[in-house]
This record gives sequence, C-alpha cells and structure tokens, in this order.
Amino acid sequence: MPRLVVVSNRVPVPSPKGSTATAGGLAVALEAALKSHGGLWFGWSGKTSGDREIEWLEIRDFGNVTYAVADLNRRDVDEYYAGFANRALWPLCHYRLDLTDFSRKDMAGYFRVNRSFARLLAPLLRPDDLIWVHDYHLIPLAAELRHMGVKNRIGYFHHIPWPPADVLSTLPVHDTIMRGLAAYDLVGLQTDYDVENFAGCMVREGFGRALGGNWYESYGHRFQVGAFPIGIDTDIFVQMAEEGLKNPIAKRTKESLNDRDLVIGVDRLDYSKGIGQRIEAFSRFIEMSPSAKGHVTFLQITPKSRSEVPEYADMQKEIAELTGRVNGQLGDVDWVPIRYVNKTVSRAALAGLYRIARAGLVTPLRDGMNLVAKEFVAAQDPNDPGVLVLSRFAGAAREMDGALIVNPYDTEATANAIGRAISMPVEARRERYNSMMPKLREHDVAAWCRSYLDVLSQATEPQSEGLRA
Ligand code: ADQ
Repeated sequence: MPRLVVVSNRVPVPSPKGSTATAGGLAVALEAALKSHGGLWFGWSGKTSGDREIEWLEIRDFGNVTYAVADLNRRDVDEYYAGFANRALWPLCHYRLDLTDFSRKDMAGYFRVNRSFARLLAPLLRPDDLIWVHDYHLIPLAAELRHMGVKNRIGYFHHIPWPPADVLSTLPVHDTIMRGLAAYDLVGLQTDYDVENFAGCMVREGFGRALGGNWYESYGHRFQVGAFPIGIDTDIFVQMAEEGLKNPIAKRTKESLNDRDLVIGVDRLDYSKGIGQRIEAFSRFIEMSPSAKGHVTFLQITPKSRSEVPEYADMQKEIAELTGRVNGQLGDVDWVPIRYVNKTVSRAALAGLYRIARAGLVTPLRDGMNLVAKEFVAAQDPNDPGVLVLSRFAGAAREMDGALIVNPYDTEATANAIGRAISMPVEARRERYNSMMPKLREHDVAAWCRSYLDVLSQATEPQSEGLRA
C-alpha cells in the first residue's frame, strides 16, 4: 500500500503527548487514514513569523505519521490566506460576488505561497506516495509539483461549493485556476450539483472535454472528477451524545432552561452560514407564536473566525447588534429569547447540547456540505429526537431527506418551519430521524476517505477509442 501524503492549509499537529485535543471528524479521519497507510501531513503551522521567507519546515513524528509544517510571514498570510483564499475564492465559491476582492497583489501572493509549499514538499516525497491535497487554498499546488518533475498520483478535494461557469468566470484568473485543477488526477467535490457546475466550467468555457465516465481531458492531462459527499464520525458522535448530559456545559445549559424548549445553531461566524437571516426568522417565529414567548430559547454558538478579513469583522458587529435588538424588543425580565455565545466548545459539549435541543437550525445561504447538520441528527435520542431545519442550499440537503428543508432567504417560511419542528409529534420525529440515521452510519467520514482514496489509487485512464468529444 503506498504511503499517504495529506496536504492542507492548516495542520493539526498533535500535542507532545500525541493527542489533538480539539480535532473534529475530518482531522480524526485523515489521521486514521495516515496511520493505516503510514503517512506525512504537510501544510501551514498556523503561525505567523515576522518577515522571514518560507524556507524551513518543522518536522515531527508521532508513531508512523510525520507532521511537516511551515510558518508563514505576515505578507504571505495577508495575501495568500486572508487575501486571495478568503476574499476572492471563498466568496466566489459561495456566490457572494458582492464581497469578492480580486486584488492582483493577493493573487500573486497566493501563487507564490503555493510555489513555496511545493518547493518544501517535493524533497519529502517518495516515488509511489499517494498525495491528497485539501481545499481552495492549495489549488495550484499540483501544477507547481508537476513543474518540479513530481509524477505521483495527486488528488484534490474541494470542501466548499463549486460555482456555475457564469460565477466562476468573474474571477480574472479563472483560467489559471482551471488549469491548476487539471494537473490533478482526481478532483473531488461534495455533491453531484458541484460536479455538474465543474463540468459546465470545464466544457462550456472551453477548458477541456468530457471523455466519458468521470473522465475529462484538459490542458493535455486526463483526470477524473467525482462527487464524494463528506460524512462525520457517526458512531463516536452517537456515543458522545449518549453520555452528553454528563458534560458540565450541557448539564448547566439544561438546568438553566427551566423546562423551556431549546433551539440550537452552531456555526463559525461566517456570512455563508446565514446567521443573521436565522436570527430574523427566529424573531419572526416568536412574534407569530404568542405561546412560544417565554417558552423557547434559541442558543447560537458561534466562534469568531477570520477576524483579519474586513467582511468578517463587519459581520461580527452586525450579528451582535441584531441579537441585542431582538432580545431588547422581544425579551422579558425573566427570559432572553437568544443566547449568543462567541465560543468554541468541546465536541462532547456540542453533542450534549444538540441532544437536549428540540430543533437544530442549519440554514446556510450556501455550504459545501455542512457537518453540523449531520452531527445534530447523530446526537439525537432515538426515542425522542429533535428536528433538523436545513437550508436547501447546504450540500447536506441532498442527502438528509428527513429534515425540514427551507429557503433561508424566506424569513416567513423559515419561521414556520421552526414552529413546525418544535410542535412535531414524536412519531413523525422518529420517522424523520430513522430515515436519516442508516445513511449517516453507512456514509461516515471513514467511508468517505476510503472511497476517495480507492478512486485516486486505482484509476486507469480510458482507452482513446472510447473517447466522447
Ligand atoms: P466549515 O465551513 O467549517 O467547513 P462545517 O461543515 O459546518 O463548516 O464544519 C464545522 C465544524 O466545526 C463542525 O464539525 C462543528 O461541530 C464545528 N464547530 C462549529 N462551531 C463550533 C463551536 N462553537 N465549537 C466547537 N466546534 C464547532 C467546510 C465547508 C463545509 C464542509 C466542511 C467539511 O464549508 O461545507 O461540510 O468543510 O468538508
């Protein structure tokens, strides 16, 4: 079995004792895949070190996994990470053309950092390594490695949505991005819809042609494109939720509710997650339902993220103001409708909080998959499950047919769905839960890793005769 090399923007290097305390399902699954193949995990340390160019790596071994991380300098972080990745590619892939900033300086920084990463990674590679690159920060990495003569199989997984051709083509260097992707052997996307969009960008914009099956040819290279919907570590999450009320945070929350119904939202503070629209919908629900006043509490747990990007700082302010306004208008001396917390909590606490909630609100305006939707369902009590209210614009909506699917731009309809979720009879709730759990168990994050790596490692090019123009 070839060695696995995972490349991601941030690398969760274990503590000296060998544990990654805050690791989520994805990190745990990748770590497990690395351990079973023997492996190397390469990327940014997350640290910013003065003005020094990226020229050295910190390398640490834990068992049969090697972690190799580089610090970035201030300029690299500004241009590559906070700039092109998070002010051009992120908003673009989430259809937010109003928030994109296509600075030429940031673009240059993005390609420069990818070149530096390739220069540091290439000497660590062995000829039969299987290389798996993650997410939009690193699209040009394979092309840079190919320039340096790397012939290994290299796969890319795009965790966020892939936009339609009309949206992608607003990016001045979209051809370079498509060319960068054509240097991979497998481009993995979350859903069939993303694959359709990607194929549209490729074929309609004239960057490549379909060869039949999942195969494409572009810039003289043949590669596969496929949908690999990511899952969660379902069994572990179920187990954590069963013990959830032993968790002090979940226990304190339950006690503090005084028998009120809990509605929960858990997201990074990001404009793609629709937090403002969700607060408006919850507020509308309270206005429309006099009986809910004083009897339902909405807990929104939202750690701040990417505060160095101006659009995120603006949003932090807006959401805080909106929450304050709603609480001021609708609250009472003994009841606050919205508890808004800017905090990261442990996975055990999250599992416990999901379990005590009557409804989970996962209402992004656009999301590659959304793991919170899957975690919320996995954490429910099978005998008395809560209900998931899920945006049709999350990749997860394509699998989770037992959720109440909403359009998050439609405040009234989302408010109605919250009401329906809270008052749903237990039989209907169980039916919805039972329709989703088998899929969550079967398509967990380990199965996702396996299915992606099987295709990457076993792919054989189609014969020329069978090509479809
Ligand atoms: P994200 O945009 O980060 O991921 P998501 O899929 O919801 O979004 O994952 C967030 C993770 O962070 C979840 O595991 C959640 O439990 C955790 N989390 C969120 N808030 C937390 C808090 N307050 N405390 C502790 N943990 C918290 C990107 C894409 C998604 C895609 C994933 C994986 O944007 O669409 O599903 O990658 O591919």
